[in-house]
Formats: sequence, C-alpha cells, structure tokens
Amino acid sequence: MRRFCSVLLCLSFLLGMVSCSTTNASEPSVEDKYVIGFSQVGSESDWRLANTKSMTSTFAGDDEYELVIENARQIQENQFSAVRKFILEGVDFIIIAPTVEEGWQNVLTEVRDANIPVILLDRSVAVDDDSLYLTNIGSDFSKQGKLAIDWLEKESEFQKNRHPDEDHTVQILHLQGTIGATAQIQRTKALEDAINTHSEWEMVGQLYGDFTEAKAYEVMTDYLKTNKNIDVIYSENDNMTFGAMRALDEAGITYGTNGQVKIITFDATREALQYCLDGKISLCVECNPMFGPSVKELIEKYRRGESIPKHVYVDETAYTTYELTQDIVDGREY
Ligand code: GYE
Repeated sequence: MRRFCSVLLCLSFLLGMVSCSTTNASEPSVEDKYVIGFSQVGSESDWRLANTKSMTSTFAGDDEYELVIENARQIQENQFSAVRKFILEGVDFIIIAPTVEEGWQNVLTEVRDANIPVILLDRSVAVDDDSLYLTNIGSDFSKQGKLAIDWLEKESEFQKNRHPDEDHTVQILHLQGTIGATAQIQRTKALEDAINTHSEWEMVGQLYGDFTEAKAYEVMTDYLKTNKNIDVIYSENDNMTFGAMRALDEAGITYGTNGQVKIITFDATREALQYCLDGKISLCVECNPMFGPSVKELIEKYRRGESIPKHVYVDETAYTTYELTQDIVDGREY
C-alpha cells in the first residue's frame, strides 16, 4: 500500500489515464494490498527456480498481499537498484535474497531510514548492525557442510578397511559456487577446515562454477584435459554437479558406486536424488527451498506485533542411495 498507490496514481496522471482503472470492482485493488518487494538472486539453479515458485505460489491469489519480484540475474548492483525502486514505490515490506554477503550496509540503512521492514531470505549479509533486518530465514549451511564431511570421513574409513594395502590419499576436487555467497562461504569452510585436519585428504583443485551447470561444465571440461586423478568431487550445488557429470562422461571417467569418482552434491533436487538412487551420486545434502509459507508466517507475525527469532532455519538432512526409495524421489517437490 503506502506510497505504492500514490506512485501509481502519479504515473496515471502523467499518462493522462486516471480514469482507466482495470481493477474489477469485486477484486481488491493494489492500493488495498500489503505490497512486498522481493529482490531474488536470479535463476541460476533448480533450487532458485523452486524457491521463486514457492514464494509466488504462497502469495498468488491472496487478496491481502501483492508480491513484486525483481530478478537480479546474480548481479548485486541490480539488487541495489531493485531495493531502491521498492523504497521509491513505498512498498510495505522488503525481502532480499542477497547474492553475496558484503556490501549491504548503505542500501539497508536507506531501507531503515524509509521505515520499511526487511527479511533476508536464503543467504545472509555481513553488516555491523543486525537490527538492519528483522530476521534471516534459510538453510544452516555450516550444518550442511558438516553432513558432507561426516559422510566423507565414514566413506574414507570404509575404503581404508576394505583395501588396507592401497594408498589412502583422498584426492578432492572442489567445485565452488558464487564466491562471497553464504552458501559458498560455509560449504567451502567445512571442506577447507576438514582438509586441514585430515592428513590423507588432498585438495587437488578448486574450480569456480558460479552455481550454474554451464559454468561447471566448462571449467570441468577444461580441468579434465590435463588432470584425471580425482577420488571425490565436492560440488556446492546440484546444477554444477550435472555439468561436472557431463564433463566426466565425455572424458570417459567413471563415477558412482562402482566408479572412480565419488560425488558429493548440495541441494538434493529430484533430479540429483534420482542419480543418487541410481548409484551415480554418492551423497545428496539437502537444501530446502520451499519455505515461502514460512516467510508469509513471519510477515504475519511481524504485522501482529509478535516477536520473531533473528534466524529461522529450515529442517534438512542428507541422503545416500541406501536411504532413498523411488517414492521419496518421486515425492520430491523440487
Ligand atoms: O544451493 C544453489 C543456489 O544459496 C542455497 O544458491 C542457495 C544456493 C543453492 O543457486 O543451488
């Protein structure tokens, strides 16, 4: 509501079409609605598409809310412009899924000066003053990293006991998401910390895949031209994993239960779970994007003046082929 309607009215006046409202008399007009501006990271992955869908379907057809989404195409500057546009329009609420953590101090201060509440969704921001936002809802990325490392520890122990006479070095290739994004920072930290404490684990390379299938395919194809000794790929999201699998196929390198390379992936989308059930991916760490309804609940709590926690984590687990069934895979929402 707020200034959103006056901006629309001004525009209408300017265009000389004040009387041509298209609102049906029985439908509430946008002026009556609680307007939420949502700056989304982009559409880089299946996770992201599912998250956008969860948000749109939560608010779609709701007489009380109007959700306005701006896609930043993974560029932080686009997010700044979107947020400033929301301020100008006088939206009632702003949701930001930050591309990266750094750089938010100024724009969040502008939002606070405009008296608009903010929820951070998915990733976090690095600011001195956490009162610049109400809450941060999303995954516990360090827990996800821990789930991955716990599995790798068990798997390497298992291989050691199975082949006691072989070389036990674990050569790990790391595919990284958008550098500076919370998901990348925490998942990377879990691996780097573990490499420092496991003398037999060796990082053979860190490749930048920007959370996209295309980029991961490109860097993996290039890498495999000269390096083929990989025991484990630690890939920071499913779409990069799909790109890597294509590159491995083309290079004739096997992976999965009976293959040379074991793949660890994050997100656990339906497609990745299917590969896991089929024995091609060894571990899927879950990252659940379907929290649109929880976001709405938080906004409603805020509007009722109830207190809300500073961080709301979604519930997540990890899957190997042994935990999976076709029913679990088929029932996957994303
Ligand atoms: O893992 C990836 C997406 O921040 C949780 O971003 C998100 C990550 C997710 O593009 O697929």
